Amino acid sequence: MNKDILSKYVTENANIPWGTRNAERVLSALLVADNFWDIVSFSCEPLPAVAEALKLLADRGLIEFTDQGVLLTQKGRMFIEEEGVFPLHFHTCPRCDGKTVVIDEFREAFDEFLRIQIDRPEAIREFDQGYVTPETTFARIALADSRGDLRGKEVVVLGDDDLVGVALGLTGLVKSVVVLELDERLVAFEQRIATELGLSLQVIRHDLRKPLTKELLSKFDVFFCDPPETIEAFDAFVGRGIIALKGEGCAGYFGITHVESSYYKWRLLEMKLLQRGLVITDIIHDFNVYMNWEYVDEMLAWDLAPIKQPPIRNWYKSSMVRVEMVEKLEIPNEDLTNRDIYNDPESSTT
Ligand code: N4P
Repeated sequence: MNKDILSKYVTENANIPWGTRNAERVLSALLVADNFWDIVSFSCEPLPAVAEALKLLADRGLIEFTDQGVLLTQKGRMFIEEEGVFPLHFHTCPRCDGKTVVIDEFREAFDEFLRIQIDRPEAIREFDQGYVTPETTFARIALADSRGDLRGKEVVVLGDDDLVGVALGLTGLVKSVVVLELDERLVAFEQRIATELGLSLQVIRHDLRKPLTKELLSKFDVFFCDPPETIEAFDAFVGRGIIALKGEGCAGYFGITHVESSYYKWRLLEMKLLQRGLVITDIIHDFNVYMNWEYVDEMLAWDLAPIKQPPIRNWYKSSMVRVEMVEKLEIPNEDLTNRDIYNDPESSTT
């Protein structure tokens, strides 16, 4: 057994391109975590790949699945040491939790948001929902404000189980917000809050697989979204966000994970951004922290998990990406209705 055997096994069995560096990351994570979901989270590798790797390691007697979780055997520890792999060490800033921004200035709006979100619609599997912590929603506001993307700006939110539209409305910084959302529960919820509190927030029911209506094209300064991570979903969310922007200097924000996307997929997505006239200005690791959702044992990831232990903390995280338009290009507003936007070999949490 060595890193090479491990990475070849995963490439074949998970159908995700893997090399020795990917294998190393799982071994490093095994030295610091015993919960399957934490191992996935710390390794920064796609969940189906981690699951396959652990299966082979268990077969070879290097790890054991116990009531305490995933444990390295004596043989396993020796193996990792011989491979020259070291435990991970985190040096995350305790003040901002690695987000690079704090939300102190929005205290009042944040407290109100905390009250409002208590009866928000629960995340459902049908739309691959999974919302971020309230702190994360507000950190997005703090980040965008720090880049000058909110004050006096016209903003569109494409899919909003994170309630970014409500948070923007509460802070009152932007000129206007339009939310496009498919889930009727969320449309009704955000509409009710907007009316009750008199927020300048417009909520439109829309399926992003369908083309944007004409009056939304080239109308906004900034977009926010947090799509499922297939190429198709990227086109439906980020792609539509891009064509909704007015032109150069306009910006977009979205989250991308390691849990459901390898660097091969990251590269494809980054190439799409460049091709469409944008550059990446910021990528903030683990910026977005998701609340554990209720449908854990219904998702594919639960079947793939080689040990059926529930998550013990908020393990699902994503990097925050900010993009800016350098050149406004003609991009088709395609109909994606018949595409599967939820499933590919790397995705597993739907
Ligand atoms: C998926 C969450 N399946 C978790 C549950 N994804 C959508 C979340 C929308 N807030 C996150 C994908 C990150 N791009």
